[in-house]
Amino acid sequence: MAAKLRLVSFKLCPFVQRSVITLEHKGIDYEIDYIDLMDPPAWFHEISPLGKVPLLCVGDQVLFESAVINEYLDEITPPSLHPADPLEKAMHRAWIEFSSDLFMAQFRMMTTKSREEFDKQRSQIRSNLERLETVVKPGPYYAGEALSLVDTAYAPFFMRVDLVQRRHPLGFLDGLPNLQAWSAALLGTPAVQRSVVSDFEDLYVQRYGAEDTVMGPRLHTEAA
Ligand SMILES: N[C@@H](CCC(=O)N[C@@H](CS)C(=O)NCC(=O)O)C(=O)O
Repeated sequence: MAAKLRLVSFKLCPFVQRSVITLEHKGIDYEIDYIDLMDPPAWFHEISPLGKVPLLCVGDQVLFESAVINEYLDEITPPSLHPADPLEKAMHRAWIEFSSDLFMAQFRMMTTKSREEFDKQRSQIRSNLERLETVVKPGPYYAGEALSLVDTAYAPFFMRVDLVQRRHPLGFLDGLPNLQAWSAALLGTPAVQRSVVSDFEDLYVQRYGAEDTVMGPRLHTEAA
């Protein structure tokens, strides 16, 4: 019998969300444990080599790093969400890594109290998106008709862009039609919709809505 899978999660973590999308999309049986990253339980530090989520407990073994977890989940449940051709697969992995930078810039932009830092992160995100626009294939997904691991990696980013821009437009996707279409396809995908808790938006606004950050006060009201 296959080992039981248990994902250790923090409800707002985009990296965990990547793995949940893969689990949901592939219909894999799993359990999920939510921890509070601000006050993690002792057992978490004992089993998490980097002190980060996601962790995937596979029986008594602990996998870490979302890209690694996703590849494992993908390999144990064929057919693969990666292309078969080695160069194409390597390119997919490279563009998955590119998304990690976007998440870090997004986090810094959402938490900074400095206008200068905010502008720097915002323009970094925008220039990364302009580059990404040139590599996305005709959709609906990153590589065409079928969802790939690249899609699972970016969906959490586009979900957060959508949430923020419904409250305060930042022009991230303006004039980038490939990314607009890709984002819409991802946000309409059932596995993506099921990949966050039902009160995700409220939790996000609570977490990033601090009055003393640049973005915080702008998060509380949705634009009409
Ligand atoms: N490269 C890691 C990044 C994971 C990560 O940064 N997780 C954050 C939450 S979104 C975390 O656990 N942070 C805790 C910390 O850094 O102390 C991955 O892809 O899994």
